[in-house]
Amino acid sequence: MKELNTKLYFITDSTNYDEEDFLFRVEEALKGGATLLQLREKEKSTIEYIDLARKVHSITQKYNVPLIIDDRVDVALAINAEGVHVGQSDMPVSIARKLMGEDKIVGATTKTVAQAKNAFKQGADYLGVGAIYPTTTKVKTVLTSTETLKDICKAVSIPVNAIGGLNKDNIDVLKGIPIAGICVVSAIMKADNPKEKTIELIEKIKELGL
Ligand code: TZP
Ligand code: MG
Repeated sequence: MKELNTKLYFITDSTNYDEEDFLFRVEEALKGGATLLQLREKEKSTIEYIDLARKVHSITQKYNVPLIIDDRVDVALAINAEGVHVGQSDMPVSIARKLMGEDKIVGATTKTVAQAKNAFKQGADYLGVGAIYPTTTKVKTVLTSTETLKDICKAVSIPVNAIGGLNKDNIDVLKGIPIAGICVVSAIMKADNPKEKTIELIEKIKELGL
């Protein structure tokens, strides 16, 4: 298994931010201690995605935090990102793995035990599971129960992260579930002070025993 710290996995959303503000927020989250970063862009052209990914990568490299590109293996390869994240309607994990190579990180979104086992078998390095709570982030998702989350953790031997509507005031519900960490978008992205919010989240995550 790869050495991978998914405790506080920050997934970005550049919607409503100009580039300078966006990159500032990314860097503040890294200063605050986010352990993994995903660039998640749904509207950008390929050239725009690559351009932004390059800029984000130069920041993540300063903090020694792996950069994961959402959906797009080609963009991840183009900028030599540390990994890619695929959903159920994206490229299958096995193909992403083949294209990315053994050394890169391949993550997958799964919502059922069957999907989780399948992604694991195909070579995923970690799983995102959710949405645990309704989310305000633009995403096609359904809710996943904490029971299913627990079952998925038991079914695979790779890190499993909870995702969806999580913030420092509602993650107690995850206590006792053997997750490796949490993924958040808006809790950090939309925070008045992203660095402070990241630090607070890490404190809370420690209270979960992670
Ligand atoms: N997948 C399931 S929920 C979600 C994704 C990408 C969005 C999570 O965003 P937020 O703002 O942390 O609820
Ligand atoms: Mg996707």
